[in-house]
Amino acid sequence: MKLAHVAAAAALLLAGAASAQTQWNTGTGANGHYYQFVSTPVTAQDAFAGAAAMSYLGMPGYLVTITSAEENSFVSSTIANGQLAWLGGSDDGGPVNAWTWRVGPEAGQAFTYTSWGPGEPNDCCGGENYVHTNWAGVGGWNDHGGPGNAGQVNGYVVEFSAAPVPEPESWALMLAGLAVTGGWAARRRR
Ligand SMILES: [Ca+2]
Ligand SMILES: [Ca+2]
Repeated sequence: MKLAHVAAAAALLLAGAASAQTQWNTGTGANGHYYQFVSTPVTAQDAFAGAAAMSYLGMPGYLVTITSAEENSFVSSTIANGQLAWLGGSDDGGPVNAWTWRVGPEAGQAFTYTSWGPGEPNDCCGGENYVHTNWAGVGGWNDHGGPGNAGQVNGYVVEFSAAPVPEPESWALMLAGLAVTGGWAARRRR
């Protein structure tokens, strides 16, 4: 076995069995983001951490966020054999079923689209604060990951997209714009 093969095998072990990154670039709502299913038994917390440690083409990875039926379908299409996969949402630390995305461009935002399976979310089994998909049918969501069912034997989906422009830079640009406008006004008064 060549050294490169050993390194590749080691990387694969660390990441779990990861499928190829797939770009969502056709159809309604296509956002150009890349998605990758990692098949490995983990808790939701480890899925958040695993996704955050990944990157692709210079874009940071994050546990997938789903904001439309089209994205939900696309995400399920990236998951082999209808396995369960963690999503990047939670109601941990807030009222039961006040679900928000915790990562990615929608971090801190309440769910605007949901695809809960029948009877879900039910906060069963001592409390379930995380969400996975492909429950009771492809693309159906279930709250899961409570004290009684923290881990699961499937995996998670990582989403990759360009990081948004940092806030301080936006402020700097706006202030620079104000300074230019102010300069014009001052000259015109003279
Ligand atoms: Ca997304
Ligand atoms: Ca549930």
